[in-house]
Amino acid sequence: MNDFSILPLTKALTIATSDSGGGAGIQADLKTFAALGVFGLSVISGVSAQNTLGVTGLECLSPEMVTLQLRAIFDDMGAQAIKIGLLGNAANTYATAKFLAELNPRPPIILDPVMVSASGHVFLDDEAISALKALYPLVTLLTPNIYEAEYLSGIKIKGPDDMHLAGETIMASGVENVLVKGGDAGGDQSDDLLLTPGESDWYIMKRIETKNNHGTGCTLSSAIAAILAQGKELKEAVEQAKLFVAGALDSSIDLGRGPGPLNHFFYYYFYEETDFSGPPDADFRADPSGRRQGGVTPNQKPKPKTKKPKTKTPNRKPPSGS
Ligand code: PXL
Repeated sequence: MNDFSILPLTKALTIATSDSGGGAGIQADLKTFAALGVFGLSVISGVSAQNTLGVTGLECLSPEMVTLQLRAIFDDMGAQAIKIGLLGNAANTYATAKFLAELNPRPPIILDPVMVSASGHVFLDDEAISALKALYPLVTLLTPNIYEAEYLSGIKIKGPDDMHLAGETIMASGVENVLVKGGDAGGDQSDDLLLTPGESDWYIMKRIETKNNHGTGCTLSSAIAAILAQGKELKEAVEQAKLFVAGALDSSIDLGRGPGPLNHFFYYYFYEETDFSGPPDADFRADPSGRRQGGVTPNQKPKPKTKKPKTKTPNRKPPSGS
């Protein structure tokens, strides 16, 4: 019998909402943690009734129950990183912020400011959106998509320059680092911009063509949390997380009649060798031969449809084989 008790166990926590369809929310986060070799803990803020066609209901647990779950985890096990997803209402957001503000030591926190589902369901009212600001000073990284970045910054995003400006505006309201995700910008690219104090890095990636993209944002933010939990630096965590999402999208699953989920365990299915080729230090492209579409080239300027962005391009090496 293997004695796992001798291994140092890396734990990551998701604070989010259940997706009955299994593609997003808590379910996507826990699958991502498991796929990346991290033990997943979960604080459930609410429960959604949904399938691949849409969301038919959302009910939040009480803020007291959210706090009790947090306390249960940190009184005993702790976690090396925390991902926050859909908290559902202002009361649960303030309860989470209050608990995390008092947490010492506080691990890295990734906040995915989920507001609207891909199917168009509005999850948060204005009060809940403005409550997100209570989390800002506690957050290591905020991961808005284009629409969330527009909403949080008040800036209309029409190209890479606007992504930069919106990210800087959000940082100015007290967030340490911001990853503005360009996946919803259209075109054949899915380029993300990471803003860290005084620096900006573009992560250039070809869009993976699939209708099955439900839970992409949840998966990216929890992958970043899982990789940070394993002690990696933020820039490397973003790069590896994008590779992981690319592989999971590239082998995503036809399930139900609408957009299906990602395949978080793609490397179990697509590596021909019997040797396990997954985490923790794997190259997560589904097929290293390049037959598949995945792969991320960090830190090069995107080709803007409009004007060129004014960003610094540090010369970090792209992953081998891309
Ligand atoms: O992908 C954002 C998201 C987060 N959390 C839950 C969701 C969704 C999208 O549908 O259902 C529970």
